[in-house]
Amino acid sequence: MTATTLTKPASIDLAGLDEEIRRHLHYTLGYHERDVSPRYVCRATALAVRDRLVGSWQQTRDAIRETDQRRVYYLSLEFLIGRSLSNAIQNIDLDGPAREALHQYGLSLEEVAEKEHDAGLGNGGLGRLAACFLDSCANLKLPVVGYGIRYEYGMFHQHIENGRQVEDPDHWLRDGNPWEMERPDEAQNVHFYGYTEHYRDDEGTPRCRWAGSHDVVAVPYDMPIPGYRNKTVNTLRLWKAAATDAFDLEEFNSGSYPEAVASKNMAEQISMVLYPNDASENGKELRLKQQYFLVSASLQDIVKDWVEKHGDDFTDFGKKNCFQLNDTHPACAVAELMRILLDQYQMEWKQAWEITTQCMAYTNHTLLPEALERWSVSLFSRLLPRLLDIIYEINHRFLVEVSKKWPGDVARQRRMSLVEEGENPHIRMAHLAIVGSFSVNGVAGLHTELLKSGLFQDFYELWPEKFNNKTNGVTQRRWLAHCNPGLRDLLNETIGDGWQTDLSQIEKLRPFAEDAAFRKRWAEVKLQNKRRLIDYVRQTTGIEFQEAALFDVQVKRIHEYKRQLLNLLHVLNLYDRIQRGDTAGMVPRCVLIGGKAAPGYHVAKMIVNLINNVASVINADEKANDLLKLVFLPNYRVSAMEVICPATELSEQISTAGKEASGTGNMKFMMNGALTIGTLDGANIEIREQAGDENFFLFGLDAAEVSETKKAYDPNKIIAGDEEIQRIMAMIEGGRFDAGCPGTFNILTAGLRNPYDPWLTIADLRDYIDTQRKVDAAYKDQESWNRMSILNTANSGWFSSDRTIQQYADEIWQAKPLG
Ligand code: 26V
Repeated sequence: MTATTLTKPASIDLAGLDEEIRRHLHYTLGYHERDVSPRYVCRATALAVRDRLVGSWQQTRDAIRETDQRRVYYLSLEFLIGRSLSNAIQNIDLDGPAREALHQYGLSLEEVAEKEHDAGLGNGGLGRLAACFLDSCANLKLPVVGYGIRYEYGMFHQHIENGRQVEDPDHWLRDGNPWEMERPDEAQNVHFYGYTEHYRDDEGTPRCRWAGSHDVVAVPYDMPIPGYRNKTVNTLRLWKAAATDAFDLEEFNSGSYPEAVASKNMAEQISMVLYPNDASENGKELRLKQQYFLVSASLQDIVKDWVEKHGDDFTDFGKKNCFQLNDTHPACAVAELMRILLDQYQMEWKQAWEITTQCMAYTNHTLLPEALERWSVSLFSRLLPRLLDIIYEINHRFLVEVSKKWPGDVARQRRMSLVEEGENPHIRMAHLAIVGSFSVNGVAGLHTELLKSGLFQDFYELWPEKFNNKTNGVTQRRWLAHCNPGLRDLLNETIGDGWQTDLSQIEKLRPFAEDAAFRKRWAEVKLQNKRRLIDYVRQTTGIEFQEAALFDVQVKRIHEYKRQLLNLLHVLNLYDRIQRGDTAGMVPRCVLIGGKAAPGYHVAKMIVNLINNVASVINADEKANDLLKLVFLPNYRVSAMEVICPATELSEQISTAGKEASGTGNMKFMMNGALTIGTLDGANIEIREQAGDENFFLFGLDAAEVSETKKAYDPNKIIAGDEEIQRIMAMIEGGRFDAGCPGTFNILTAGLRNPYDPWLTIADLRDYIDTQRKVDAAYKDQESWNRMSILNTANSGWFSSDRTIQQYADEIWQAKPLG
C-alpha cells in the first residue's frame, strides 16, 4: 500500500457526512435506521467526525516525531475536557454538513450533541485549565502532547436529597468512548514495591536497580485534540492500568484462579477513579500509585521514542524535551527521569541531573497549606523504594548547596529540605518540584508575588531566575464561539471573525459600546441566552427564573475560601429587606449557585445544605418571588457552564483576598459580557485592570489588609454593631432553615463568629452588601449596564489561553510552531 492510500481513505473524500454517519450506525454500531435513538446518532456522528480527523492526526504525529524543535509534554492528573463533538465540528468547519445530515433523522445538532457524556476527568480549575491549554496548543500548532490517566470513573455526579449533596459514580465510559484509540502495542510496564539492589556492571562500576517489583501494565488510549481550522490535530494520551501477563500466570500456575483475578483487579484499580478532593491532600496509597503510574508510563514512552531516534545519546535530551508539571501531582517525574537515566542508561549523576533540570518545569496552583502534597516516607519506601533513594540523594546534594549559600543557617536548611523531619517524616513534593525544575510559575500576578514573598520565599532567594508568572486564560473557541453562538454571530458581523484565533482583536468592539443600536442587539442576545438558562434551570430544578431579573451567578467548587456563604448572607439580607418592605432601589434578582463539595469535606457539604434550605424557603414565599429567587443548581460541570456563562449578568468572584490562585470562571463570564463583583484576588485584579475600575464592582479587604485584620479580628463585635447583619445571623441561628433539625448549621454560624475564622467572611460582609446595592443601581440603568457589559467583553482579550500558551512557549518551553 502506498503512503497516500494510508493517509487518505477514498470513501471519506467521496462520501458525504450523512453517508458516513449511516455507515457507522449500520456497520460499526449495528443499528437499523428505523430504530435509532439520538444517543446512537451521537456516537455515529462522533465516529464519522473522528474519521475526518484521522488524516491530519497522523500527519501531526509524524510532524512532531520528525521535528528538530523542542517537544513539550503536559503532565497532568486531570484533564477536564467536557464534550468533544460540537467542538470538533466547529474546529474542522463541519457545522453545515453536520446539521444537514442530522436533519434527516429529525434531529438538531444541539439535541445530538447533548447526548454525549462529559469527560469529567478533573475536579475544577486545574483540570479545566489543562483542557483549555491543549486547545490553545493545537490552535498555535505547537508540538505538545498531553499525558494523563484514563479514569474509568470521572468526577462524581451530584444530586440533592432533602437539601443535601449525594454522590453517584460517573461511569462515563458506559457506552464506550468514540474519540479514543487504544494502542496496546505501545503499552509500558510500571514498577511498584520491591527493593533497591546494588550490583557491579561489566566494567565493575557500582550500579543500582529496582528489583522484586510488582509490575502493572499501562495501556495508552489516544484522544484527538483538533486545532481550529489549521489541519493540526494534537494528542492527549491517557493511560489505563492492566495486570501483566506474568502477574496472572504466576497465580494461575499455582492453581489459584480467584487470586489471579483479584490481582488483576488490584492492577486495574489504579486507573479506576478520579480523586474528588481539590483542596486537601489525604495521603492515600492509591493516589500516590496513580501519580507514579502516570509519570513512569509517560516518561518511558517519551524516552523510548528518543532512543529509537538517537540511540543512547542523551546529550540533547534536555534541550529537545520539556515537561510541564501541572501542580506537584506529577512531581515524581523529577526522580523518575533520574532513575531511567541512571539505572537504565548508566549515566553519571551529574549529567543525569543536568538533563533533568534542563527539561522539568513546575506550575503551582494553590497557596492553601492543606493542599500542599506531602507523602509519608514509610509509604514512599514501600511503594517506590528506588525513587526514595534518589530523592534522598537529590536532597543531600541540594542541602550542601543551601549550606554553602547560608553557612550555619540550620533553620533554613530544615525549612527547605525535601524531607519534613519529625516522628513521621514526609517528602515535600513542592520542594522536589522546585529543586528539579528550571522554571516555577504561578498562575496570576498576585499569586506569583505571594509565592515569592511567602510560601517559596527561601527558594526565591536561592534561585530568583527560576520564578515567573503566567496568568491563566481560557479558550474563546469553547467559552465564547461555541457556547454563545448568538454573540459569536454578532461579533463576526461587527468586527470580523479574527478574534476566534486572536482574541486581542476583540478590542475592536470598544467603540460599539457607545452605539445605541448595537447595545440593543447586545441586550437581545443576552435575553435569548437568559431564556436558554431559564429552560435549563426549570428542567433541572423545577424553579422558574424570570427573564427581567438580574442573573447573579456563582459557580465553582464549594470551599470555605471561595465564600459561597458570603453570597448566601447577602441573599438573606435581600430576603429580610423584602419581608420588612424595605425594597426601595431593589432590582429583581435570580441568584444561581452551583458546585460540588468534596465528599469528605463536611463544612462544604453543610454549605450546600444551607443554600438548598434557604432556597426552599425563599422560593416558596410568593410575596418575595417578584424580587428574589435562589437556586442551587445540582451537578455543575463543563456542559452546564456552557449554558450558564452566556446568560450571566453578574459574576460572583468573592474569595478571601490572597486565597484564590487565579480563577478561570471569572474570565469566561467576562468574555460573555458579565460584570464582576469581586475582591482583589487572583486574576480578578487583572480583570479589573483590563475592564477599567468603573466597569467592575470591587469590595472587601485586599491581601495585605487580610493579614493585618487577622491580628485582631472580632466578628461578634461587627455583628453586634450592624443591625442588618444581626438580623441575617438571627434568621439562621433562629432555626428558620433547620428543616426540623435544630442546631444543624451551628457549625457554619460558629465559624462565622470565630475570631480565628481564616476566611474573614463577616469582615467583608458590610462592604459586600453596600456594593451589591451599587450593582442594583447600575442595573436599573440598562443603557449604561449594557455599555459596561460590552466593554467587559471588548477588554477580555488578555484572558485567552492562546496568550497564556504563547507565553509558556516563548518564556518557558522555547517551543516553536510546527511548519
Ligand atoms: C489537590 C488535590 C489534593 C489531593 C487530592 C486530589 C487533588 C486535586 C487537586 C488539588 C489541587 C487543586 C488546585 C486547583 O485546582 N487550583 C486551582 O487552579 C486553577 C487553575 O490554575 C486556578 O484558577 C484556581 O484559582 C485554583 O484554585
